[in-house]
Amino acid sequence: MSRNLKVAAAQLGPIARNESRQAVVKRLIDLMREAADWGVDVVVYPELALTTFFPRWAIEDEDEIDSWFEIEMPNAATQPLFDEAKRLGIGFHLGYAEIAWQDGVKHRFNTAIIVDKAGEIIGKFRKIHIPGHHEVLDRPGQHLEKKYFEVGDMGFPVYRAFDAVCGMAICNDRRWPETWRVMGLQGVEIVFCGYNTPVGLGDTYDLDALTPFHNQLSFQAGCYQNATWAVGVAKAGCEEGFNMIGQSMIVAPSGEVVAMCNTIEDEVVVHNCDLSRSADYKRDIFNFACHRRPEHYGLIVERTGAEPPEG
Ligand code: CDV
Repeated sequence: MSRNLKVAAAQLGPIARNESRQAVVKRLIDLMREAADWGVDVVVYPELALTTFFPRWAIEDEDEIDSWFEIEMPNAATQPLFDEAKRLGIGFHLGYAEIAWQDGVKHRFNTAIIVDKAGEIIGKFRKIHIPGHHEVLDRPGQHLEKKYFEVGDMGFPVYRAFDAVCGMAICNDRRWPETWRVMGLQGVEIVFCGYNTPVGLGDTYDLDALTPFHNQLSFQAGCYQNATWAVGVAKAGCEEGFNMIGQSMIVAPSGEVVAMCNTIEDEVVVHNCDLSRSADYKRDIFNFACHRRPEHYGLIVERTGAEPPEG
């Protein structure tokens, strides 16, 4: 029997450095209203959806760094988004930069939340795989996430929301099989994942021409191998002179892409996800209990004595 969850990938085009939170929230609400016209249950927004992608700049002033972060959620700027979600009866997923005080110590995380149809936060995730560097490099563009964010301290939790088992990943997390498998082992049925993926930074570990391919490959492989749906959502386009890929997509447990944005601007794509497709794969080819054999995998390092490459 089918069990449907109608989702929207709400892609954002560029956000200017001087664009206010209020202006961005207005864009998010416009996208949410468009999704509401499609009868959507949940809207998925990108990573760091409230501001420009500030980790491209080396900022030294602590107050200026803090100005890119949210101390509480919701707050004055984002409350209208929560109110509108409640009014429309739509849930959402939102990425933002979070300041968290724990035992009197300030922490900065790259965070995402799930908000239910009543406007309540019912799930949180803090990005684990923080890419880039701490220091400015001699190359065309910078990606300084390591300077601004600590590694997330929540693992990869799953939450029961919208009558589904929902998980979250943030951008670089999608490239790592562990991300998907840890949620897969918890029975995840749909993964929400926002991203800011630049091209032209001069990275040696990726080829710009392959960046869109690797984006799609990561989602398709993660979904198929863990029998889950995913909603991948970009902040796209030329932002402050730096190009970021779009390609926001909804991917089925079969690994098939069922919807994809075709612009690099604000855009909504929708799919009515049949969650029973996830159960079909979990019952059969990816029935972990029946077929997965972790006790026989061994550790390659133990068998060969080889050290992994540095880096
Ligand atoms: N925001 C990101 O995590 N971006 C990385 C880039 C820097 C490789 C990504 O994996 O898309």
